[in-house]
Amino acid sequence: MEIAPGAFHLPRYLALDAQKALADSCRALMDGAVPAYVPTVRGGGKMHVRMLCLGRHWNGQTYRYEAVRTDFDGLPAPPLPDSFRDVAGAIAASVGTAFDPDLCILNYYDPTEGRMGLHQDKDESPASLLAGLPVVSISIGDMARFLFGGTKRREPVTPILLESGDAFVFGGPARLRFHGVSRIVPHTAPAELGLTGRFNLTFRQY
Ligand SMILES: O=C(O)CCC(=O)C(=O)O
Repeated sequence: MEIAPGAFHLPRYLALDAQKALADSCRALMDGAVPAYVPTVRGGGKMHVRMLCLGRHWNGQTYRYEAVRTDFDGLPAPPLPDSFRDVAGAIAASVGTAFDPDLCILNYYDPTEGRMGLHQDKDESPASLLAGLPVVSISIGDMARFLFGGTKRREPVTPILLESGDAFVFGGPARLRFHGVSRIVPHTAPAELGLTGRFNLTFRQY
């Protein structure tokens, strides 16, 4: 479903078994040797998600990508698993876009505290942004109230409920649209996932 030029909502793109496999991988990665953490951003505030970057690390102080987490513990960003890359490439292909992501930002949203303010994803390379290479997002677990706005912060936002297994793609003319998550709807994850809260994976090509 194209909700704006270059922006696609693909409800229930992932079947339940694929969601479960992804949820298990996300849990293992987030509690692994290079664990997820709550970034402190430039103004000194803490984000309202636990974050783990794969492939390249996004530094919440400099808003730049780097190989190691210089804003936190100096550990290297874990590699982006091939299985993750493949699913993101397939989602992009399903809306007619060629995409070979080299990084994924994996966020965990607590069911009551999790949220993310309106922002643009604009820290990828100038070439990537100029080409309008998409952001591909996958939601797993509790439903999120996702806000999708325009290319200026003051433009109105459209709320979209993202459910477990949904994919969302925004590239081309939609690449720099503001977006965020105003809240999580607790207890809405499929029971089979054994998950409280929500994982979101956003893939990008630096
Ligand atoms: O959780 C979401 O659906 C959006 C995540 C997001 O905006 C981001 O990681 O930049």
